[in-house]
Amino acid sequence: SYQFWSTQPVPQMNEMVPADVNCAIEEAIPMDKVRAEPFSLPAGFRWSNVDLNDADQLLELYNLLTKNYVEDDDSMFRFDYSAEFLKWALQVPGHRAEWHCGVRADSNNRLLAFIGAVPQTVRVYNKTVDMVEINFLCVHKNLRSRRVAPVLIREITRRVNITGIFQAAFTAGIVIPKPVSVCRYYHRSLNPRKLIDVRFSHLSSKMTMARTIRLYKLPDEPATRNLREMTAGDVPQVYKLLTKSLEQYKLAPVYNSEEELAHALVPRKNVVYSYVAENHNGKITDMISFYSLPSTVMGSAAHKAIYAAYLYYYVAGSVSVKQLINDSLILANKEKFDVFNALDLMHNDEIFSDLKFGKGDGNLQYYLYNWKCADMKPSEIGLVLQ
Ligand code: YNC
Ligand code: MG
Repeated sequence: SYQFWSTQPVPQMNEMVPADVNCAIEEAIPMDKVRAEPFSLPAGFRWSNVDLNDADQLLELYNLLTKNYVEDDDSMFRFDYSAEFLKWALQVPGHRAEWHCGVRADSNNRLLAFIGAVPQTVRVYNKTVDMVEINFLCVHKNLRSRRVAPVLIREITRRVNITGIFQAAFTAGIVIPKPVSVCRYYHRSLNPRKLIDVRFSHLSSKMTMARTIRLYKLPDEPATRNLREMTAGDVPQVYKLLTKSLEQYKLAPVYNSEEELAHALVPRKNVVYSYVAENHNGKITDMISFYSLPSTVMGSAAHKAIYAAYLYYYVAGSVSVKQLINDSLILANKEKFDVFNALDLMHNDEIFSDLKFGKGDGNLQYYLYNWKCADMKPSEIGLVLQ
């Protein structure tokens, strides 16, 4: 029933991979044997790399995604990744022009589809593999269901294979063969009145608005007194701290340099927020980060957007995970986010009920391309994609 995915090197949907298997499905193709010609698009369309350093092209990508990217099941909210966020997510160290892969209409030159790849080393169980992460697959609404997505996926695969990389990691709301893990989003209200107004959440029975607002009220300042914004100068210590902490997970990013870590975590206003706790000896003991991903509210007169913070990487060294994540709620609230979202990966599941997170609807599947290994529990996942 999977016309495209049944042709791809992924485990079958019903395949239970035993614990001792952790390897590629297809062998690496010698570089000179990788197909050299781009795959064919339907007549009237052509390939066009999107140059994110060109303000006009960046805006075209932003506009494609803001109008055509991921929506919730009820079409009430749609992700609204900012242009600055797209640069952060797609221009990582080692990024390549041809991995910002667009499709334009010949007639009017409009950008109508996109898929992005970024280089990322990932450890799967005990194997460290140079991969790409795939993100921002999008086909304009007018061009849907015409099998353009498989062409985009084949073409980005070819462009990645040409560089000697044969594995990829990605996440998606849909179920295809075969998730390595199935995670779930949880949501913590920061601005409950607005979230109820836009019908992101609803007033529970027997609760008044006033009681609800009181329930979610947070202190003005974090409990961890020495928590402060991370700076570029913290990178060497955070590199060691996070690298060590990620060893506990079965799927985790591997940062090959301080530069890669700096790109991921050094704060960028309205994009990524990171904080560290530094003790009297100048030692960084804890860190926590979240990223900013607003959603457009499609049917509300009062509000145009929900400002959402998404929990990213953290290391609880001197305080509990609960205190550290509660502190990040406080910091996100100070930054005027409306809601704080977190997946049930890492140690997050342990703190959801105490910190008043509610379970979201819909899963987020984790996938590996051209890799087979045993399924993982969400708590075994240490990789967070944007
Ligand atoms: C998806 N999200 O199953 P079958 S997530 C993977 N990921 O194939 P058509 C997807 N495959 O079932 P449409 C997918 N969505 O027949 C659909 N598919 O085997 C599969 N939405 O193609 C689907 N962005 O062109 C089916 O579908 C085939 O016109 C159908 O286009 C799909 O970024 C899409 O949700 C998603 O813009 C582009 O609906 C469109 O509907 C859209 O007829 C809103 O396609 C935005 C949205 C997806 C966000 C993401 C990760 C993508 C990963 C792609 C797979 C990467 C593989 C690794 C490549 C590198 C390998 C190396 C080395
Ligand atoms: Mg299509």
